[in-house]
Amino acid sequence: MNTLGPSLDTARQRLEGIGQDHVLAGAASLSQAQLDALLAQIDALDTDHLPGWIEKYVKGEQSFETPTNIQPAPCYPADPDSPKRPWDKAKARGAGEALLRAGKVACFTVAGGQGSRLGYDGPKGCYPVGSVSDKPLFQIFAEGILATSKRYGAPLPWYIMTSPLNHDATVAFFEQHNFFGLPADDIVFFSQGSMPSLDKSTGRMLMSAPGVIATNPDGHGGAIRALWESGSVDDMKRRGAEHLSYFQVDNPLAGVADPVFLGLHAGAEDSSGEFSSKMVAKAEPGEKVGVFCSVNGRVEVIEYSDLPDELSSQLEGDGSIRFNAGNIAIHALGVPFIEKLATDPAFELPFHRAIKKVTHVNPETGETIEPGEPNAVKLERFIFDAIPLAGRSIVYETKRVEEFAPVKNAQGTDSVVSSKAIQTERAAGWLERAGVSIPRKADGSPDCVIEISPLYALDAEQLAARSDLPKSVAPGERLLLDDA
Ligand code: UD2
Repeated sequence: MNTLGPSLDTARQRLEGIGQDHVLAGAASLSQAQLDALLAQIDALDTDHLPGWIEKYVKGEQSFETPTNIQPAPCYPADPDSPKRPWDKAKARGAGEALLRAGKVACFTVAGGQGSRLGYDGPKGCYPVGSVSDKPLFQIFAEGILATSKRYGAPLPWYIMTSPLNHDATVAFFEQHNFFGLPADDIVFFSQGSMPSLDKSTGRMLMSAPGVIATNPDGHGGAIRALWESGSVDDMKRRGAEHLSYFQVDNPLAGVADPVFLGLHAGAEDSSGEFSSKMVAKAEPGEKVGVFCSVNGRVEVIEYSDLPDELSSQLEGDGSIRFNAGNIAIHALGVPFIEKLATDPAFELPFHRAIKKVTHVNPETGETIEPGEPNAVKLERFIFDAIPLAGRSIVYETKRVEEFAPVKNAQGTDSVVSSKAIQTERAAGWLERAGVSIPRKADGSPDCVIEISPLYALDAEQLAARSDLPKSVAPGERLLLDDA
C-alpha cells in the first residue's frame, strides 16, 4: 500500500480532465517508490496541450500540404569556382578559423534517439564503427574535437543531448573511457524531454509496465528547449561560445567544426548567422534524406516521407535531380538564436508522428501486450523546422564521400558496412591526393581498408603535410593511421 493521498487525488483530477485516468488504474497496488515515480511522470505531462495534440496528430487526418511556391533552395556549391555561384572560400575559411581561435564555437551532438533500426541496445554513440579500429562513434567525434581544439589553440566545448532512456549509459561510457582524452569539464551532457507514447486508435497513453507511462524522446527538435532548460545556453555564454556546430551521432564522417562552413554561416551576406546547413546531392530521387527547399523565398527542409513523388522525381534539363539538396543533418546555429526561440513563450515547433510497435501493459489487468502491427503514435519535433524562423538561412554543398557515412540500419544502405566502405573511400582519396598509391579493385573501390584518426589528420591538407605517410598501401591491407 502507498500513502500519497492528496497528490494522488490531484493527479487523478488532472488525468480525468483529459480522459487519461486509466494511467492510475493499478495505482493502489504500486509500491511507494513506484507511485512516487508515476506521480512525477504525471506531473511532467503538459496536460494543457496534450488533448489538442492528440486531436491533431493522432486522431486528425495526417496530410502534408505541399506548399505552392516551392523551389529548390539556393546553395553555395562545393566548388567555389562554379559558374552557378562563385564564392570566396578562403575568406569563409578565414572567418571560421578566427571564430575557432577565439573560442567562439562549441560542438553539439544530438544523441537522444532510440536507434531502433540499428537493433542496438546501448546509446548509438557507443556503437563500434571505425573501419579498422572499431572505435565507437563518440570516440571518433572526441578525437575530432581534441584535434580541432589543438589546431586552433582554443577550447572547443562539446554539448551532448541524450534522452532519459540513454542519459546514464552515455555518461557512464564517457567516464569509463576517461572522456577520450578531452577535459571532462568541456563535455556537457543534458537530457532532452519525453512525450508519452499514445495508442494509435484511441490516443490513450500507453503503459510500458504497471505504473509506468510509456514515453519516447521528443525528437531532436526538443533540443532548443532542452538546451535552454538544462542551463546549456547560459553555460555557452559563460564560455564565450557564439555558434554551435551541430551534427548527429550517427555520422562518423561529420566534420566536428568545419571552418569554411562556420565562416559562411557567421559571415556570408545572405546569412543571418542563425541557422545554416550542409547538403549533399541526393544519390537517387527516393533517397531517405530530407530536402532543402525554398518556400516563398525562405529555406526549409521537407522530410523525405512528405516530399511528393512528383517533386522528388522531377529532373532538370540535364537529367539531374531538381530537388537535389539532401539534408545530412550538419548545421550551424547561433547561440543568441537558440536563446531567442527558447525564451519566446509563443515558440513551438510542430510535431511529426511516427507509427511504431510499442509493447505495453493493460493498466487494469497488468497483462503484457506484444502488438503484431504498429499500434502506437510517437510524437517528435524536428530541429530543422526552426530553419524558417531564422532571418536568412544558407545551405552549403559538401561532397558525400567527405562527410556522410551514417550508421542507421543493421544491414544494407546506411549500415556499419556501408559506412566503413565510405570511410575507407574518403581515406583512400586523401592518401592518393598526398601521393600515396592505393590498390583499387576492377570496380574502382579501394582493395584495402583504411582508417585515418582525426588525431592523425583532420583533412586532406593536414594529411598531405605529414612526413610519416606510407609510400603505398598493399592489396588487402588494413591500415590504421592514428596518433593516439
Ligand atoms: C535524419 C533526418 C533526415 C536526414 C537524415 C540524414 C530527421 C527527422 N530526419 O533522418 O532528413 O537528414 O537524418 O542522416 O531528422 N535524435 C535525438 N532525439 C530524438 C530523435 C533523434 O537526439 O528524439 C537524434 C538521433 O540520436 C540521431 C538523429 O537525431 O543522431 C537522427 O535521428 P533519426 O535516426 O530519427 O533520423 P533519420 O535517420 O530518420
